[in-house]
Amino acid sequence: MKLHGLFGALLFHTLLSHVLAVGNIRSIFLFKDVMKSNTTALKTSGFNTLIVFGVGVLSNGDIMYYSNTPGSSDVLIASGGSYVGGDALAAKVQSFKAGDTLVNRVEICMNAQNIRDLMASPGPGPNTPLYRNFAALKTAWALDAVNNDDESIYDTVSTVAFAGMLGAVGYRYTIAPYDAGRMAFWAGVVSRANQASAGLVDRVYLQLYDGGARNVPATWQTALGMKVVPILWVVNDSKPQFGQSPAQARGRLAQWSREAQVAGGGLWNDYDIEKMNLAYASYAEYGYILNEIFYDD
Ligand SMILES: *[C@@H]1O[C@H](CO)[C@@H](O)[C@H](O)[C@H]1NC(C)=O
Ligand SMILES: CC(=O)N[C@H]1CO[C@H](CO)[C@@H](O)[C@@H]1O
Repeated sequence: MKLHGLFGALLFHTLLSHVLAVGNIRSIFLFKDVMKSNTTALKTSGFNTLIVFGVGVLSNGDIMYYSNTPGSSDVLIASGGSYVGGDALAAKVQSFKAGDTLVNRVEICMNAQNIRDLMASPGPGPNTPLYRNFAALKTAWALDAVNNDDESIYDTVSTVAFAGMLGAVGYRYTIAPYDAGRMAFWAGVVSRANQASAGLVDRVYLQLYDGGARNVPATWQTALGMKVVPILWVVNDSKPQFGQSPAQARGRLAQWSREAQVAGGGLWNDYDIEKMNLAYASYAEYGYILNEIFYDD
């Protein structure tokens, strides 16, 4: 009887803390050239995860950092198994987690161009150019994870092989789905990658704007078997209808935290925050509302 009572109390406690547990991921996608964005603001506004957009793989396995900022150019960052992106860029990305900072995780966000061909030949082995390039980049930029923002190819076999390769290099693997019509694809990737290597896919950044505006975090969580981080678009002049002020973002994120116990909240993207330059929609304001909801224990 006593044992039952103790067990019951423990079970109740476990259930209770599970229910009350709140996610604490606070992320922002870095659309702006990292050499031009406000590094201090990114490090000190309350984000703990920075996701550098947009990296791509060439047909020979080289890795590019694509520019999305007027006046910036694309940079070849890894080739022939070496980091070739330059010391200043490496120092900049490394600085995100160094010194006066609240950031503890840096990811790179990429599409799936050329991945299917490269996984078919030469494959994901440790002596391939692609493997060695990702290993060199991980060291040079002190990276924690690679984010898969495939919005066009959706090939399960090569995606799982590539995830496994990145896991062998030492990366975590994350996804950034937007299209609910591809939920089964993403569920397959998550379950197969994590079956092969437990914990490899450890985060889902779910787009809740533009093509993903109608997504329901709880539905994705059920399909994927893991918690998601809803991503909202900041106030912007590119597709203003999807822009969310900090006050609007707070309302929606708080509801998803309460009703679906999501893993955290995040923003798309830094370029628009700096371009709009609005006091009510600054880094500090967005960081503040993320910390209000997704606070550290
Ligand atoms: C960068 O952000 C900080 C606040 O974190 C601010 O004090 C500073 O003025 C900003 N720098 C520029 C160039 O806008
Ligand atoms: C310049 C501009 O059009 N900004 C818009 C960005 O998005 C917000 C939110 O929808 C609008 O209020 C702004 O007018």
